[in-house]
Amino acid sequence: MRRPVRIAITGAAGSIANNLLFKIAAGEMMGKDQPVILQLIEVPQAMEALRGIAMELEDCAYSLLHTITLHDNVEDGFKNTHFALLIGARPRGPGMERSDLLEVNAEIFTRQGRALNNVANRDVKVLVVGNPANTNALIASRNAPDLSPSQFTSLTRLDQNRARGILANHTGASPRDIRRVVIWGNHSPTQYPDLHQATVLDRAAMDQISFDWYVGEYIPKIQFRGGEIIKARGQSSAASAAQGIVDHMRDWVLGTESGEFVSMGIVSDGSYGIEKGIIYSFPVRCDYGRYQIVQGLEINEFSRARMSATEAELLEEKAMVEHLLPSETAASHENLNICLRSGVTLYADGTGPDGASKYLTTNRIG
Ligand code: NAX
Repeated sequence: MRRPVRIAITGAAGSIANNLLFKIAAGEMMGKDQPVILQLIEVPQAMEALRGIAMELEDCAYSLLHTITLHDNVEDGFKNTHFALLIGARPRGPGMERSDLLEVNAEIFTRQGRALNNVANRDVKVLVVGNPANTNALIASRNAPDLSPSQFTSLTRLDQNRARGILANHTGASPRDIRRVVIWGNHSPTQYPDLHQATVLDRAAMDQISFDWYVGEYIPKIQFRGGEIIKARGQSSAASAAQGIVDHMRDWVLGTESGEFVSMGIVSDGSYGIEKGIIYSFPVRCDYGRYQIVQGLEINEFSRARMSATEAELLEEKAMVEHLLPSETAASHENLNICLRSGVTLYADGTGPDGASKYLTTNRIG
């Protein structure tokens, strides 16, 4: 057996976590040979509920579940953690403006970024789920000066999975036969589900659907799916969000399938002309625990307009919280060099398969 890895989870008594924790303990996220230590974090008033969940986890007698610890603060909960899943966030209350929501969450994610900076494992991999996820991830990352911005990501895998599932349903194919669907931008209704490089059974997806359906039905369906689920079941997506988290982390750690790419919110390095320094969802490939943006995709006018609209929203969100972003981390976020462009497999001795490609020591800045 391998040595156990530590996974810290905030909002651990909430709906998403209730679906997620059991999958992680069963080995679906980190692999069937990887024991885990769960460091579960909640607000003080939810600790009793959390204790109940911990008892249920114990009662499943998972062989991969090494230890469970419960915490009512992130400074303890993030200690030495290898992975941090930031799910807990303040939901939008009645009469709350988007800027109010950004501001209250900014406080939470500022504290979490600082705690990760101070107590987490130096190679911690962070996934932010709590909304507004992209901007919350940016706030956490900007408050962690000793970590690399490349260690912070936000979830758009649920959107990607939705995009695959709904396309599968429409074309009659299995989701397994659908590849290279991309989500660009923000996890919000401005996101752009792009099928221009997607394939269904190895043939271009755009040749198998009508453009009118794509624009008039498909894109809005993905963009507004979250709201539609709330309307139908009175609660937001929980099981599908948990699946998206499992898929995001598994691919980041264990690698994407060959020939496939997946979407992750990451700090923009300027690829595809997207402004640097915001957390934007890009198509990436993962290998050896790192990700690289897939380069060279053709972007037509239609796509460009949508990519820019979601970029504009993220810039607006950033402007609303700018006063909370420490200036000392501005430069590291605007001069990011994480995204290896070559797409070659890289080895730890600094070479690629041909022995020549340079290994960029970019998981850490400066
Ligand atoms: P719940 O309200 O069921 O659970 C959230 C939990 O977080 C609660 O138990 C609460 O006590 C806890 N919490 C709040 N602040 C905390 C803090 N500072 N530290 C630790 N725990 C804290 O919400 P749930 O349905 O689980 O959703 C969680 C978040 O995910 C929400 O912000 C939601 O909007 C967001 N989502 C993001 C998605 C994405 O794709 N990025 C999709 C699903 C989901 O809507």
